[in-house]
Amino acid sequence: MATTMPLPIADTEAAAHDRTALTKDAFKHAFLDNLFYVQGKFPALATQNDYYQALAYAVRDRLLQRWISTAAAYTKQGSRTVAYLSAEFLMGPHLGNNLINLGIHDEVRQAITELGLDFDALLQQEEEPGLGNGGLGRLAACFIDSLATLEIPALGYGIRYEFGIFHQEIVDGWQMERTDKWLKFGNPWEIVRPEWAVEVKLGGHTEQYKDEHDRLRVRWVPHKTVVGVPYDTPILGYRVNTANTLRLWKSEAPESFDFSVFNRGDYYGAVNQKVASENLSKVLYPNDEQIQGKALRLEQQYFFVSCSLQDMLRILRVQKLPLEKFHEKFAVQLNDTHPAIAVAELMRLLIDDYLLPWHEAWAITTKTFAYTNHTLLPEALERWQLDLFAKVLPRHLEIIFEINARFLDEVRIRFFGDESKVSSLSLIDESGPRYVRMAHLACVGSHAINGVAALHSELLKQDLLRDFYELWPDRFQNKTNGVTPRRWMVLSNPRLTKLVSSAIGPGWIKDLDQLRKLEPLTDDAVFRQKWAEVKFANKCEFAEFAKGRTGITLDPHSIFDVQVKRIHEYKRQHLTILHVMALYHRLKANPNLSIQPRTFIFGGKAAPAYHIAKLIIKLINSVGEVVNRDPAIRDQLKVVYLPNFNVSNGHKVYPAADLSEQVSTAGKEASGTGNMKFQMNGALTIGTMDGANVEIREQVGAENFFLFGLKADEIGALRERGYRPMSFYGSNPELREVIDLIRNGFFSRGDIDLFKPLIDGLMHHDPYFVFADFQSYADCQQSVSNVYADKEAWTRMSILNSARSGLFSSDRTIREYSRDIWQASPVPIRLLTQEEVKVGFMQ
Ligand code: NBG
Repeated sequence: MATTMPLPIADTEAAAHDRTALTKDAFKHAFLDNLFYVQGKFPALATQNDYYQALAYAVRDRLLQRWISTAAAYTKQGSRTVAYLSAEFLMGPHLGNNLINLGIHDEVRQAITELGLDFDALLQQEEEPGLGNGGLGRLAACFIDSLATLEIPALGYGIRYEFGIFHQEIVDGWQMERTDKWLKFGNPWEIVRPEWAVEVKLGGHTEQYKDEHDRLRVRWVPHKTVVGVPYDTPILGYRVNTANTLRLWKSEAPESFDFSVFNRGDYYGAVNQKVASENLSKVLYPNDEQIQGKALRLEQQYFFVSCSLQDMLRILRVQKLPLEKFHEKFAVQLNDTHPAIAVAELMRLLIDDYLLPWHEAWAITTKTFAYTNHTLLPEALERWQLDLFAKVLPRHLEIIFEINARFLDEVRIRFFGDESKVSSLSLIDESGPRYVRMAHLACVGSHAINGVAALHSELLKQDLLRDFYELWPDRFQNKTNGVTPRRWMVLSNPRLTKLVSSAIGPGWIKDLDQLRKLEPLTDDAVFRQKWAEVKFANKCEFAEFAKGRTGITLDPHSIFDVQVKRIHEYKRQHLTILHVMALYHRLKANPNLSIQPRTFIFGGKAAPAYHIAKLIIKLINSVGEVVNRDPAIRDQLKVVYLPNFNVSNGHKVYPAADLSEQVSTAGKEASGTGNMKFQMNGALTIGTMDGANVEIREQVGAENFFLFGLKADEIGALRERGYRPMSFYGSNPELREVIDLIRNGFFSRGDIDLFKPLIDGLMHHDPYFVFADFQSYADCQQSVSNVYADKEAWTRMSILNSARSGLFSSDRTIREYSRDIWQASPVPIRLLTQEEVKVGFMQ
């Protein structure tokens, strides 16, 4: 393939000085250099992965130039910096995105093609860093993209899991989990910084002592110490010189510890300790909105939080800023409660290590932190059993008790005589076995508390955090989520990007509101035609991809009806599959019936221990098996389960969707962000009044949104009245038919037990009101089909959906956080020349 590839010739004068030039030729040169001098390969022996690495390093050099310029400017100016603490960063592949942001995507594609290589195949070589479960981790990734694009100084802090979210395979319709070995071939995007490693204590006990000034102090005598080593990834903004840092911590054993055990002759003991230390950052917990309460998870959380706060203190020292300015230097955002232990850790560092008085430390702490809540599901609220907590973090428990004592004094003054307020607000849940409530710790330690969509923020104030809202109404805010249009439009939908930019110019990429300029074009038949062609081409491309992954042939003329997200009962994938069964049943009952052909595309992972979710996957696949093969259906229905839904697969799915399924039980989905990705790419939404659907509908107009189902307050009222799903089953013939088909083993080769747990749950409890919303959903799907039959009308609505998606750019979200919570502003970066950098070093 690559026999014609030129060998790197002796460096020319220009190339020697221009290692990071953005021209095609400079890039080719750099690519070949890397193949030789980084990979140590020549074309005859090079693998696709060698070529990918050579390409990645060439891009990385260009990032590093910007990164160094950025770091130099921040260091010099002591800029106010956002620290985004998140246990998850679901970054997705870096290469394509960096090329887009550098503005050299097309040139590099050409350079690689001219070298006789397949550019797309090289892009596909990248193992995506799947260091997150779903929306929460992907939100963090969109946020750091927007922070860099908006030129706001920021650090993302998290954990460098050796194994990210598991790889999902579908075997005989069941989910199987495989470990995600994303680091197998190395990671060209990170740079390890062992010189900035920090120590983290765990376990043990505390002791009181008197210091040299006769003051009472507390010393933490840990059971063990681990070392956190930072791995930095540059995060480049779109067409700016700002390259911020994603700093992920890997746990290692301290050198000294090894030796002490070794000297006692216990070699294996020493090795075991080493293994135990490395376990801390070994694996991402694959739970999405469920908690398990495992000690290792608490250790992970504390580990990355402590590393990150110690790192901030180091930066403060390097920039010669006094401790009292910590909160002026850093705005620290807690992404959910996973990093909430930061409140106690910063207090510990300030009091025990830096000897600040409590009230000063507390003032700094509360001015530093802000907390984002991401869920209303009670089972997702993190709490730690007191005994477990005491074992892992004995000093922090003391500090939490002290915070709580002072806080509850305040509560008692405010709500005089009302002890129920005391127990409901307390940081310690004492209703049964005692727990530390992490959300309460986060609220008490933060100056701002926000939800992630308008409805969610309202429900926080009314329900979940009502008492806190009563206490501190001014702390509560809403920050509706957003997603980055760079990855979710420009990178993943090049056809649409080209069409949109040719119509309204490229300004929309950094200012998504400009998409509004597309609105008048809905009246332009030629534009509509082009728009429809783009969607069709994307659908064809997806059909080919899906065929490769599943063996199923999709008809690109059918409606691509897509539901991709984590599998969870509240998200109600089972509602969607019940509707598929209903359509199937209609076609079987009436062989002459013709319907609007549909392809139902599902994708998503279930938490490995979440049995009902796994059973829902099995049900979807079982229905697919029957429906896809039944000749009586005449290919009017297809069901596809796309395995291993992740960021890379998302790139292919969103641009190909006609219909976006956002059917969660109202009041349960905090925001959703997939809903926004679909909308931007011109899909219409069928959805409930939940999360950001509410605002999507408000933006696109009720006439361009397929709404169904009970509202959050109606759900509440029905629950109050006493919800009996069985009565819906009894009174709805179509629902009864499909439930009976499942019960009779029609979709399970006669096995009547297989889906019993799922069906019994629906019949007798149905906690997510699937039966209650079934008819409304089926009716709404009928109007979807009716509208789709009118191609022109559908295309108009599709354009309007995209045109009115500006609000859902994460740039808007980040601007709001910066203005209302962080008080952070842009620091534009001038690119230093290599000469300047070197001169700077010499001085
Ligand atoms: C998820 C919510 C989503 C929301 C994302 C990002 C958790 C705990 N929450 O609705 O379920 O879009 O967070 O805010 O993962």
